Amino acid sequence: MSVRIESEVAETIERGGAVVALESTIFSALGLPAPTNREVLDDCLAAIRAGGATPAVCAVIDGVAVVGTNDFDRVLATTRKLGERDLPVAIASGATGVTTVSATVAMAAAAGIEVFATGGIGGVHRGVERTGDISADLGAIARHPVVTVTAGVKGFLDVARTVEHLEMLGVPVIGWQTNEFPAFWSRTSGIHLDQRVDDVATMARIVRAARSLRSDTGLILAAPCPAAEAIDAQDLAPIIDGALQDAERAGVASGAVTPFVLERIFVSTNGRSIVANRSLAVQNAQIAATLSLALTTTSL
Ligand code: PSU
Ligand code: MN
Repeated sequence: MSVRIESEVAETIERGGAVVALESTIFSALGLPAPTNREVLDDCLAAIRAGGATPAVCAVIDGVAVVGTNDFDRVLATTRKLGERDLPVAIASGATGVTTVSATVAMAAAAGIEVFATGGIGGVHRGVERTGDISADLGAIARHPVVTVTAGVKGFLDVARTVEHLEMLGVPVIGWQTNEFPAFWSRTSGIHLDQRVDDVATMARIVRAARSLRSDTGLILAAPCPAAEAIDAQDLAPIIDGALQDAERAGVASGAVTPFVLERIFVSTNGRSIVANRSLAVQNAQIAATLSLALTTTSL
């Protein structure tokens, strides 16, 4: 894939410095309500710089796949969501859109960026046996040599099946200071992880070990939402179940389900869901920056 790497990112890559890719969907109105979306973007950019790395926001602008765009007003005004498979058509038709996890890991890999920070990844949806709905994020993470730093998947997905699917795809899933796969707003999901790291130096060695196998498979570093802003899984479970039932009763289907459920969770938690979302996104940016910096001096 041919991507345009903007100057600061290109210069950082050239001198072997640390770079962290960011997706753009979470910072658009699809991911967070305004004006929080812009504030969270600014906080993530600042966290990456404070950690000694250069941020690289990915998006497609007028048919160009841009790694490291500074045109945030333009990007945040867009609500065309582009997964990896949407990139060829978007580029060929001169479209503008925000990139999901799947498109972002593809673009980061094309640019030679090894670390990517996001909030939550897509996963296997509840009811997959009826709908077949599995996010393209999982396959893309498996096919591109990028570490995705994430707070896991939202609890209205099927967390257990998501982790099983990642195992099937051969993706190492490593808990950041935890032995449990996190569920986005909640630190716990009940799903055990065999592998954990407690510092970035260890994670950097694991990444180098993965590359020494000549494998292009990505890795997941799963970091729970900071405790101060996290919401207890037990408190959230009935809210999620109620919201999913309401969606079904209201006839809300497919792509409309997630925004509907998110709005219900926002209301039912008195806005705490957004506070947690912001906190975990910034934390992931911080961890990604320090990991990317560690990678600049790590060999096996
Ligand atoms: N999960 C979140 N917030 C998000 C997304 C996922 O908690 O904003 C976005 C990301 O961009 C992710 C995409 O890559 O949704 C997955 O969409 P789908 O399930 O349609 O593959
Ligand atoms: Mn889907």
